[in-house]
Amino acid sequence: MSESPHPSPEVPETREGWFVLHDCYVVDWPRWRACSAGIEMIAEAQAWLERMQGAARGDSAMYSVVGQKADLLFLHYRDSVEALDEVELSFRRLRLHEFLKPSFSFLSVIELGLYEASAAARRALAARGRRPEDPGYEEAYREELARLTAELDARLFRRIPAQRHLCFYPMSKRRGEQRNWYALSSEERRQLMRGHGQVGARYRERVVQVISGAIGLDSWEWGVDLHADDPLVFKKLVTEMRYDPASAWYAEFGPFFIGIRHPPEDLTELLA
Ligand code: 76R
Repeated sequence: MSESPHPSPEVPETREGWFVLHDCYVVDWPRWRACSAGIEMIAEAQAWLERMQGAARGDSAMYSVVGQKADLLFLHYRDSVEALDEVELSFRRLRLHEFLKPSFSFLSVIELGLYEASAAARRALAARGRRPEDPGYEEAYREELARLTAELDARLFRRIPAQRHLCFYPMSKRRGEQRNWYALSSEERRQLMRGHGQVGARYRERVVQVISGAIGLDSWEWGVDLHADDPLVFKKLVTEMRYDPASAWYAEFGPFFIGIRHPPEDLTELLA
């Protein structure tokens, strides 16, 4: 990822990994049931999904969505927006695509907030007597931060977590007159994120969260993906987050999608 000089200490530092596309469809059931070439179309789509899952730089997965918001959700991680566009174009060329109606999509990029690490790097420099206005401070800061975040790549350029259930929703942080996340100081936001992280850490064994940033990419500010074997954990975790100040005061949510992961061969069953 390209590094740009840090714009302002108020803008949180982030690291970005794979670009992410959530691509949701409903099946046009009456037309699909009336179609006689279904078997070949499924085989073609299965071969496509296998190819997508074999991507060298990224990963793909298919989920069956429970409820009416979608029938199928395809989740793709890739190393560029162009690569995601190619995934989408190759999907559109499938004959099965004629029987699918788009119901939702979301473009974002896996993001790790460095609220804690960036503060720790500045503290380490301060302890060494370096002041922000000193020459070479920015470079020293970059080096310190790189040292503190060396192990983050495994989370940024990861495979799609294997857990059977997915809970995906887009969200934003409130920009209201009374409560405005973006008008808080970086220290206030850091405090709130610390509380958030502490609540989350209690679920570490049961949930894998993948946060992707979507500011400038899509109509919400983040995508939240929670991967768990037990879907009840979604309810427990998200409920607990609602009572945490970072969510209680500042979170706004889009639609929730609950999916069950399926390998390509299950398409036959899913479309039966
Ligand atoms: O990345 C890390 O694990 C460090 C701590 C952490 C950050 C920086 C963290 C931990 N999150 C971070 C950032 Mn989270 N998270 C959500 C939601 O439903 C809701 O109320 C909110 C949706 C859940 C359920 C959740 C779970 N997190 C973020 C951000 C970016 C905000 C920003 O930068 O301003 C968002 C939008 C967000 C939302 N979070 C955790 C979890 C869980 C389970 C953890 C602990 C993970 C672990 O410790 O392994």
